[in-house]
Amino acid sequence: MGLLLPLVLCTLAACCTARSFPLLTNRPLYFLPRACNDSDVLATADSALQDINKDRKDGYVLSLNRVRDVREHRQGGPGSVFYLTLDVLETDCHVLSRKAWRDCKVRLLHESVYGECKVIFYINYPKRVLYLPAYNCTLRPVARRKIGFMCPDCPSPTDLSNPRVLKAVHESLAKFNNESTSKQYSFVKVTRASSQWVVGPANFVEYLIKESPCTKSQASSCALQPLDSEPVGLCQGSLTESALKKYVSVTCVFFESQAPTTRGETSTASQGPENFPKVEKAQEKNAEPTLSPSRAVPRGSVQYLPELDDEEPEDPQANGTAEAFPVQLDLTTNPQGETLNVSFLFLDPMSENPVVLPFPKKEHHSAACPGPAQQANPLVLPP
Ligand SMILES: *[C@@H]1O[C@H](CO)[C@@H](O)[C@H](O)[C@H]1NC(C)=O
Ligand SMILES: *[C@@H]1O[C@H](CO)[C@@H](O)[C@H](O)[C@H]1NC(C)=O
Ligand SMILES: *[C@@H]1O[C@H](CO)[C@@H](O)[C@H](O)[C@H]1NC(C)=O
Ligand SMILES: *[C@@H]1O[C@H](CO)[C@@H](O)[C@H](O)[C@H]1NC(C)=O
Ligand SMILES: CC(=O)N[C@H]1CO[C@H](CO)[C@@H](O)[C@@H]1O
Repeated sequence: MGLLLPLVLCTLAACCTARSFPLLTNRPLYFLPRACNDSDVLATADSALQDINKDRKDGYVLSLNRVRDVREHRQGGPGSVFYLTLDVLETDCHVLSRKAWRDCKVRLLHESVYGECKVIFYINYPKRVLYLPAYNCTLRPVARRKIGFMCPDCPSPTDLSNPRVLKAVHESLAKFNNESTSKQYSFVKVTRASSQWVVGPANFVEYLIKESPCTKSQASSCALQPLDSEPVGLCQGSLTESALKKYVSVTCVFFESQAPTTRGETSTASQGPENFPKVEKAQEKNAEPTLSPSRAVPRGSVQYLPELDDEEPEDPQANGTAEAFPVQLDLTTNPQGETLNVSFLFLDPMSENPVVLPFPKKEHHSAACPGPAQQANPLVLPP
């Protein structure tokens, strides 16, 4: 670094108005391979995944199964840009619950949804900045056929537009509203559905609800238009029909922000986990209050693909290039990198604007990767 610094300053002086400036050596030198089970790598992955979940409006909270790959790009100053590839699993918490992934349960094997996320994450400990500029994830449900061998009677996913699904929603929500003392709820959308043969067809549904302007006494005669309000909870309902009888069950959980009596969530977006390196006392005093990276909107999305067709290819070499979980993530295609203006994250003018590089290629992953998996079943690990 001692040698590099004067050169960097020269380059800056030469083109200080340019938005990006070329780096001085080839890219591979800048990537520091890290062990996927290092405690600070795990802490980084944890923070990044929390921010991803916070950014999402749809779907279920993702939990970390394992760190598949990690590369660190030390910046000139105290900051680092991490390039993480994470193997993730869907949990049973809806993202609108704003629950931390560690407080959510991973789904049972037969209803697993799993996949891969690529994440670019910037960390500057002295300035207490954790920032997620970009992420992208691709998820798939577990392969039905393989589950079928182990558990032929397990419920299988149902098309959300199946009329039986809506019937299960309406019957279970009617039961919930009937049992509610005053407030009534209306249906927002189905988030999951499965079916199974029990004594007859059984349909299991999960759906979002919002408050209805109607009161219980108005019940079915109420013609008020539903409020244009946010979903307040997630319900799990079921409808089982036999020749003689139908069975309806329902349980709903309300999201924390809607239920002020339960323990409130901390509003700081990026409290580091316990195992973060401690910020030195002196710096802590001078440091500005922790800045919430969620103020800056990250760029990212979660893509859902159908289950993997588990037909073995005749010739395993033939389709070697086709990725089972394609995830694209590049803030730049310039091999020399590009400067990311994150000055809004810093209250003082001496901000460090990190350089981002094209996302490192899969082939040269670190020797100490992937890390150990929480769920090591190959059915829920991307190949
Ligand atoms: C990481 O894994 C290696 C072996 O795979 C092990 O020797 C090492 O102790 C692990 N490190 C941590 C921090 O768990
Ligand atoms: C509503 O609840 C009452 C008693 O709790 C019950 O008798 C009635 O059948 C219920 N109605 C519906 C539509 O479930
Ligand atoms: C994320 O993936 C989408 C396609 O799914 C792609 O259009 C987009 O450019 C990707 N984002 C980044 C930052 O690479
Ligand atoms: C970075 O963005 C800030 C506004 O957020 C702007 O004032 C500043 O000029 C930008 N810096 C560069 C080098 O583009
Ligand atoms: C991406 C890719 O190479 N897909 C090929 C996989 O193999 C089938 C059949 O051999 C081809 O049709 C695809 O184009």
